[in-house]
Amino acid sequence: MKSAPQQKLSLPSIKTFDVENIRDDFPILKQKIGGKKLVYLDNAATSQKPKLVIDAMNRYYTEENSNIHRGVHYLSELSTQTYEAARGKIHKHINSNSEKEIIFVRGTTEAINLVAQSYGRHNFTEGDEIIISAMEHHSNIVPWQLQRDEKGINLRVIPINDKGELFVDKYENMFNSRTKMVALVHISNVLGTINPVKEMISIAHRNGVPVLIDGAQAVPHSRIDVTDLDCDFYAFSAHKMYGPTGVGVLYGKEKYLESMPPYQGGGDMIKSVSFERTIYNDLPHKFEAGTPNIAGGVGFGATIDYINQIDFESALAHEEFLLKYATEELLKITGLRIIGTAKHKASVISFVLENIHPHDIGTILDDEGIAIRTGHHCAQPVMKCFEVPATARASFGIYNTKEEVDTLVRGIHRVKKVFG
Ligand code: 7TS
Repeated sequence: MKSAPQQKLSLPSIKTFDVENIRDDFPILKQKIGGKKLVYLDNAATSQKPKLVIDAMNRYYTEENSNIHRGVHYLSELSTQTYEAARGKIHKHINSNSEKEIIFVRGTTEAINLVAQSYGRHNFTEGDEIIISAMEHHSNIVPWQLQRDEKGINLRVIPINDKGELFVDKYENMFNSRTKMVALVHISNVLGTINPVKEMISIAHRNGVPVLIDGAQAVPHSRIDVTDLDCDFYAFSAHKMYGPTGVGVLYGKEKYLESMPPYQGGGDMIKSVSFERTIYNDLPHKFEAGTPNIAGGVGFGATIDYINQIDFESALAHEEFLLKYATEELLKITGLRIIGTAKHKASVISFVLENIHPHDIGTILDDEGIAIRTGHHCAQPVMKCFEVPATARASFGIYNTKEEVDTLVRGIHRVKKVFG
């Protein structure tokens, strides 16, 4: 499939937003790489962390470290309070019904595996169907394939057009009495496409089918309201939204979480254990076996504080400006093709350059201090749709600047010169 002709975009006006102020919050951005100013454009892989988050985690280890939910001593109670406060902040941030619906996990990948293993094992039988899309990250494909291999279910894939948009009408016709789940990415990490998930959730619900949304790339680039979306599950990672690695959340509607068996067994997920019988703990702890990433949870709470402290709406408008500006500037480069030209896009631009391998683009840009990602971005099926083995990908965060886009463009011209 070839990508659609690329049309000119009109730039939105920038709202007042002091990006330099924001940059000051992120210590790593002051670094030089090989003598060059760091230009960090790999935010879709992981974002950088503000001092507020780093300090909260340092303080936790320096002054509060203790295991949670089990001690009566001061430090244990303190760390339990901070950890549980983080859950409360996340519950408010995504507007879930209650804190019981916020399950701490390692990240998006674990959240999806939890649903596939627990909900899937309990509810899927041979011949059932799961609907996913052609633009899924591997972490929203492979967990369902594991269920397919175990249970004999079938995966149905919503196709995409040459701009990288889902065919919603085809999706609507994919439902039948065997459809048991829809698992759909909110924003594609390769194409940047923002999928019309609210509409697609409502279509699934009309067919009586629950929906899991992979929100890994959506949570950093939009306001998420799980009640308004009416999704049944929503998965995301802290590290892509300026928080720490190794922690994320599975949001699930209470009615589903209550009906699902535990995903892992161990400490903290039980009320009582004997060799004959174990009584499981209440939500959310039923799904949180063992000592969790406590410092990560504390850092996640601080991340939400940080987002609440800044003018997040203006930050998102700034990102939108960067995306439009970068799209216009990149399209001026002869031989450059943008992969993913959907009408509704977030801060990701994948591109290829005629006759130059993306890894070579990444290496030359690295010499200039510019960090982008190259490769298949853990989404090989979408690469196949566009008939490319790999792309170069620049992805923006709230601290990136117009000047950094200009540096990227100059860097790509240098790549062309080197390989020209
Ligand atoms: N889903 C999407 C849409 C993603 O972009 C990613 C990570 C994941 C799931 C998995 O998240 P994790 O936190 O559990 O690893 N995406 C990328 C990326 O684009 N480059 O590196 C990781």
